[in-house]
Formats: sequence, C-alpha cells, structure tokens
Amino acid sequence: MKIKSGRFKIFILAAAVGTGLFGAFVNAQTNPTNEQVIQIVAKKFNYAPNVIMLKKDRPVVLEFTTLDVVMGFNVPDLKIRTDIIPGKVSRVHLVPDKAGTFPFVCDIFCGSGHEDMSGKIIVT
Ligand SMILES: [Cu+2]
Repeated sequence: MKIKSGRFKIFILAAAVGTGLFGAFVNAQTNPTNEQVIQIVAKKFNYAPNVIMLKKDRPVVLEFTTLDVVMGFNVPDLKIRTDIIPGKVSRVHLVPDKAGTFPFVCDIFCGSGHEDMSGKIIVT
C-alpha cells in the first residue's frame, strides 16, 4: 500500500509510537524488571527443584517457601544467601553475569538430614 498523504503518515507513526509506549507502560506496571520467576520449595531435607537453570544476563527472582522448618539458601560463589521461614516467601533477585555451575547449600541446621540439603544453579 502506497501512502500519499503526509498527514496520514504522521498519524500512522504517532499511533505506532503511542501503542509501543502504552505497551511498555503496561509491561512496566505488571513486571517492572521483566524478571523470570522461579519458585523453590524447601522441605526436610531437600529443595525442589534442586537444579536451577538460569540464563546469563536475564534478571530472575528466586521465591522460596518451606513446608516445615527454617532453612537457609546459600550460594557462596554468587554471594547469595537468604533464610527460608515457614509462612513467608523469601525472595532473592539476581542477574547472573557469568556462566557456570554454582553449588548451593542449606546453612541453617534443620535436622538430621541437614548435610544432604544441597543443589546447584546452572547458568548458560
Ligand atoms: Cu539445613
């Protein structure tokens, strides 16, 4: 379609820009950082999932809950840790800036299987 009218071109341009801005506004209202959300459930004596796959440079929020007692989540190589408390959601925001495999452990004594509470974050 060939557009002859200059005004019509400006109208189309304005509509396109407006739609784009509105879309960005709506997106910002619903998810300001466009983070990926990963939910992790702790339970004596494991995490589900215990392997967390992330993409390098993609913002992510890890949301933790526990089904029983207080747990910890500690990723020494990424300098991340949080407590996981019954009845609450603990959140860790991060943007992985390097690829690799990063082990995590529970660092709060939570019972006889505490030493087995571990997993890994894999960033690709
Ligand atoms: Cu533990």
